[in-house]
Amino acid sequence: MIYVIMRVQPPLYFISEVAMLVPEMMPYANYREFPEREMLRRSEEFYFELVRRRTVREFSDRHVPRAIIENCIKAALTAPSGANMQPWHFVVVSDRNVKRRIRKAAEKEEYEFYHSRAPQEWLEALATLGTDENKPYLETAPFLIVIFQQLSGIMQDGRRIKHYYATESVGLAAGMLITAVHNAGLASLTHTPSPMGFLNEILGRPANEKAFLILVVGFPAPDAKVPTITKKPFAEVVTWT
Ligand code: IYR
Repeated sequence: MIYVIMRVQPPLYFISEVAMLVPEMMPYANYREFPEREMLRRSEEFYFELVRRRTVREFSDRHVPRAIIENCIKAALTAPSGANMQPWHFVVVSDRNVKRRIRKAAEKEEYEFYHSRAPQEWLEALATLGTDENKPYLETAPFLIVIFQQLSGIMQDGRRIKHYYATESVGLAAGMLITAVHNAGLASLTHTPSPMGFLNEILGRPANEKAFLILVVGFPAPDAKVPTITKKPFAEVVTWT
Protein backbone atom coordinates (compact mmCIF):
# COMPACT_ATOMS: atom_id res chain seq x y z
CA MET A 1 0.00 0.00 0.00
CA ILE A 2 1.42 3.39 -0.95
CA TYR A 3 0.94 6.39 1.33
CA VAL A 4 1.70 9.94 0.35
CA ILE A 5 3.09 12.04 3.16
CA MET A 6 1.79 15.58 3.11
CA ARG A 7 4.39 18.20 3.87
CA VAL A 8 2.05 20.25 6.05
CA GLN A 9 3.10 21.02 9.64
CA PRO A 10 0.78 21.64 11.44
CA PRO A 11 -1.27 19.52 11.20
CA LEU A 12 0.81 16.42 10.64
CA TYR A 13 -1.06 13.70 8.78
CA PHE A 14 -0.88 11.14 6.00
CA ILE A 15 -3.18 10.92 3.04
CA SER A 16 -4.17 7.29 2.63
CA GLU A 17 -4.90 5.59 -0.69
CA VAL A 18 -8.59 6.21 -0.20
CA ALA A 19 -7.90 9.92 0.32
CA MET A 20 -8.89 9.80 3.99
CA LEU A 21 -6.85 11.85 6.43
CA VAL A 22 -5.13 9.49 8.83
CA PRO A 23 -3.40 11.01 11.86
CA GLU A 24 0.15 9.90 12.60
CA MET A 25 0.15 8.52 16.13
CA MET A 26 2.91 7.53 18.54
CA PRO A 27 3.05 6.17 22.10
CA TYR A 28 2.74 8.80 24.87
CA ALA A 29 6.20 7.97 26.17
CA ASN A 30 6.64 11.19 28.18
CA TYR A 31 3.71 10.57 30.50
CA ARG A 32 4.78 10.27 34.13
CA GLU A 33 2.60 8.61 36.74
CA PHE A 34 3.19 9.30 40.44
CA PRO A 35 2.10 7.28 43.48
CA GLU A 36 -1.12 8.72 44.92
CA ARG A 37 0.59 10.23 47.98
CA GLU A 38 3.05 11.94 45.71
CA MET A 39 0.18 13.26 43.54
CA LEU A 40 -1.47 14.75 46.60
CA ARG A 41 1.77 16.36 47.73
CA ARG A 42 2.57 17.77 44.29
CA SER A 43 -0.94 19.18 43.78
CA GLU A 44 -0.85 20.82 47.21
CA GLU A 45 2.64 22.23 46.77
CA PHE A 46 1.74 23.64 43.36
CA TYR A 47 -1.33 25.31 44.83
CA PHE A 48 0.72 26.82 47.66
CA GLU A 49 3.18 28.10 45.07
CA LEU A 50 0.48 29.69 42.89
CA VAL A 51 -1.52 31.21 45.72
CA ARG A 52 1.47 33.46 46.45
CA ARG A 53 1.26 35.00 42.96
CA ARG A 54 0.08 38.58 42.80
CA THR A 55 -0.28 40.91 39.87
CA VAL A 56 2.20 43.72 40.40
CA ARG A 57 2.11 47.29 39.08
CA GLU A 58 5.35 48.55 40.62
CA PHE A 59 8.39 47.04 38.97
CA SER A 60 12.12 47.29 39.63
CA ASP A 61 14.41 48.07 36.69
CA ARG A 62 16.65 45.21 37.87
CA HIS A 63 18.14 43.10 35.07
CA VAL A 64 16.48 39.79 34.24
CA PRO A 65 18.55 37.28 32.24
CA ARG A 66 17.09 36.75 28.80
CA ALA A 67 17.42 32.93 29.12
CA ILE A 68 14.81 32.95 31.91
CA ILE A 69 12.30 34.76 29.69
CA GLU A 70 13.11 32.37 26.86
CA ASN A 71 12.40 29.34 29.07
CA CYS A 72 9.10 30.84 30.27
CA ILE A 73 7.99 31.43 26.68
CA LYS A 74 9.04 27.89 25.74
CA ALA A 75 6.78 26.66 28.56
CA ALA A 76 3.89 28.77 27.22
CA LEU A 77 4.41 27.40 23.73
CA THR A 78 3.54 23.91 25.02
CA ALA A 79 -0.06 25.09 25.54
CA PRO A 80 -2.86 23.17 23.86
CA SER A 81 -4.50 24.99 20.95
CA GLY A 82 -7.46 24.44 18.64
CA ALA A 83 -6.44 21.82 16.03
CA ASN A 84 -2.86 22.46 17.20
CA MET A 85 -2.79 25.60 15.07
CA GLN A 86 -0.74 27.53 17.67
CA PRO A 87 -2.37 30.80 16.64
CA TRP A 88 0.08 33.08 18.41
CA HIS A 89 3.23 35.16 18.08
CA PHE A 90 5.25 36.50 21.00
CA VAL A 91 7.26 39.72 20.74
CA VAL A 92 9.77 40.21 23.54
CA VAL A 93 10.51 43.89 24.07
CA SER A 94 13.53 45.03 26.10
CA ASP A 95 14.74 47.94 23.95
CA ARG A 96 14.39 51.21 25.90
CA ASN A 97 13.15 53.21 22.95
CA VAL A 98 10.54 50.64 21.94
CA LYS A 99 9.33 50.43 25.54
CA ARG A 100 9.05 54.23 25.64
CA ARG A 101 7.01 54.28 22.41
CA ILE A 102 4.68 51.59 23.77
CA ARG A 103 4.24 53.52 27.03
CA LYS A 104 3.42 56.77 25.22
CA ALA A 105 0.88 55.10 22.90
CA ALA A 106 -0.69 53.08 25.74
CA GLU A 107 -1.01 56.12 28.01
CA LYS A 108 -2.75 58.03 25.22
CA GLU A 109 -5.38 55.28 24.89
CA GLU A 110 -5.65 54.90 28.65
CA TYR A 111 -6.20 58.65 29.08
CA GLU A 112 -9.17 58.37 26.73
CA PHE A 113 -10.37 55.30 28.63
CA TYR A 114 -10.23 56.88 32.10
CA HIS A 115 -11.48 60.32 31.02
CA SER A 116 -14.23 59.51 28.52
CA ARG A 117 -14.53 55.98 27.15
CA ALA A 118 -15.01 53.97 30.36
CA PRO A 119 -18.56 53.84 31.75
CA GLN A 120 -18.91 54.88 35.41
CA GLU A 121 -19.72 51.28 36.35
CA TRP A 122 -16.38 50.08 34.94
CA LEU A 123 -14.44 52.83 36.72
CA GLU A 124 -16.13 51.84 39.97
CA ALA A 125 -15.14 48.18 39.43
CA LEU A 126 -11.52 49.29 38.92
CA ALA A 127 -11.45 51.45 42.04
CA THR A 128 -10.22 48.52 44.18
CA LEU A 129 -7.08 48.29 42.02
CA GLY A 130 -6.16 51.98 42.12
CA THR A 131 -5.24 52.11 38.42
CA ASP A 132 -5.12 55.24 36.27
CA GLU A 133 -3.77 56.31 32.88
CA ASN A 134 -0.13 56.44 34.04
CA LYS A 135 1.81 53.34 33.06
CA PRO A 136 5.45 53.92 34.14
CA TYR A 137 6.03 50.17 34.45
CA LEU A 138 5.92 49.89 30.65
CA GLU A 139 9.36 51.56 30.74
CA THR A 140 10.66 50.43 34.12
CA ALA A 141 10.19 46.67 33.78
CA PRO A 142 12.99 44.94 31.87
CA PHE A 143 10.66 42.92 29.63
CA LEU A 144 7.33 43.41 27.92
CA ILE A 145 6.11 40.21 26.32
CA VAL A 146 3.48 41.17 23.75
CA ILE A 147 1.29 38.24 22.76
CA PHE A 148 -0.38 38.49 19.37
CA GLN A 149 -3.30 36.33 18.33
CA GLN A 150 -3.28 35.20 14.71
CA LEU A 151 -6.79 35.47 13.33
CA SER A 152 -5.74 33.24 10.45
CA GLY A 153 -2.48 31.48 9.62
CA ILE A 154 -0.35 31.33 6.52
CA MET A 155 0.89 27.90 5.36
CA GLN A 156 4.31 27.27 3.85
CA ASP A 157 2.84 27.48 0.34
CA GLY A 158 1.30 30.88 1.12
CA ARG A 159 -2.31 29.68 1.46
CA ARG A 160 -4.38 31.04 4.34
CA ILE A 161 -5.58 28.61 6.95
CA LYS A 162 -8.41 29.21 9.40
CA HIS A 163 -7.55 29.16 13.08
CA TYR A 164 -10.06 27.47 15.39
CA TYR A 165 -10.65 28.70 18.95
CA ALA A 166 -7.85 31.22 18.50
CA THR A 167 -8.88 33.39 21.46
CA GLU A 168 -9.23 30.45 23.83
CA SER A 169 -5.91 29.01 22.66
CA VAL A 170 -3.99 32.25 23.18
CA GLY A 171 -5.64 32.64 26.59
CA LEU A 172 -4.37 29.21 27.58
CA ALA A 173 -0.82 30.05 26.45
CA ALA A 174 -0.99 33.36 28.32
CA GLY A 175 -2.06 31.56 31.51
CA MET A 176 0.82 29.15 31.20
CA LEU A 177 3.23 32.04 30.61
CA ILE A 178 2.02 33.84 33.74
CA THR A 179 2.47 30.60 35.71
CA ALA A 180 5.95 30.00 34.27
CA VAL A 181 7.03 33.57 35.06
CA HIS A 182 5.83 33.22 38.66
CA ASN A 183 7.52 29.82 38.99
CA ALA A 184 10.79 31.42 37.86
CA GLY A 185 10.55 33.92 40.73
CA LEU A 186 9.46 36.93 38.70
CA ALA A 187 6.38 39.12 38.88
CA SER A 188 4.05 40.00 36.03
CA LEU A 189 1.20 42.27 35.08
CA THR A 190 -1.42 41.48 32.46
CA HIS A 191 -1.89 44.79 30.71
CA THR A 192 -4.43 45.39 27.96
CA PRO A 193 -4.66 49.01 26.88
CA SER A 194 -7.66 49.31 24.61
CA PRO A 195 -7.55 49.48 21.65
CA MET A 196 -4.11 47.90 21.11
CA GLY A 197 -3.76 48.49 17.36
CA PHE A 198 -0.68 50.67 17.97
CA LEU A 199 1.27 47.54 18.91
CA ASN A 200 1.09 46.19 15.33
CA GLU A 201 2.59 49.43 14.10
CA ILE A 202 5.33 49.80 16.71
CA LEU A 203 6.31 46.11 16.61
CA GLY A 204 5.85 45.64 12.85
CA ARG A 205 3.35 42.80 13.08
CA PRO A 206 1.12 41.90 10.10
CA ALA A 207 -2.61 42.64 9.75
CA ASN A 208 -3.68 39.02 10.42
CA GLU A 209 -2.35 39.43 13.98
CA LYS A 210 -4.17 41.21 16.78
CA ALA A 211 -2.47 42.15 20.06
CA PHE A 212 -3.98 40.01 22.82
CA LEU A 213 -2.01 40.99 25.90
CA ILE A 214 1.08 42.81 27.10
CA LEU A 215 2.68 40.79 29.88
CA VAL A 216 4.93 43.11 31.87
CA VAL A 217 7.67 41.00 33.48
CA GLY A 218 10.39 41.76 36.00
CA PHE A 219 11.20 41.89 39.69
CA PRO A 220 8.71 43.74 41.86
CA ALA A 221 9.97 47.11 43.14
CA PRO A 222 11.46 46.58 46.63
CA ASP A 223 8.60 48.62 48.12
CA ALA A 224 5.89 47.28 45.80
CA LYS A 225 2.39 47.24 47.23
CA VAL A 226 -0.54 45.15 46.00
CA PRO A 227 -4.23 45.82 46.52
CA THR A 228 -6.00 44.10 49.41
CA ILE A 229 -8.29 41.89 47.37
CA THR A 230 -9.24 38.25 47.77
CA LYS A 231 -10.37 35.36 45.58
CA LYS A 232 -13.96 34.12 45.77
CA PRO A 233 -14.48 31.20 48.20
CA PHE A 234 -13.99 27.75 46.66
CA ALA A 235 -17.56 26.64 47.43
CA GLU A 236 -18.99 29.65 45.63
CA VAL A 237 -17.20 28.99 42.36
CA VAL A 238 -16.98 25.18 42.34
CA THR A 239 -19.86 22.72 42.11
CA TRP A 240 -19.29 18.97 42.43
CA THR A 241 -21.91 16.69 41.01
N1 IYR B 1 -6.60 48.88 30.77
C1 IYR B 1 -6.80 49.82 31.85
C2 IYR B 1 -8.02 49.54 32.65
C3 IYR B 1 -8.07 48.24 33.35
C4 IYR B 1 -9.08 47.35 33.04
C5 IYR B 1 -9.21 46.18 33.73
I1 IYR B 1 -10.77 44.95 33.30
C6 IYR B 1 -8.31 45.84 34.76
O1 IYR B 1 -8.43 44.63 35.46
C7 IYR B 1 -7.30 46.73 35.09
C8 IYR B 1 -7.18 47.92 34.38
C9 IYR B 1 -5.52 49.91 32.70
O2 IYR B 1 -4.61 49.10 32.53
O3 IYR B 1 -5.43 50.78 33.56
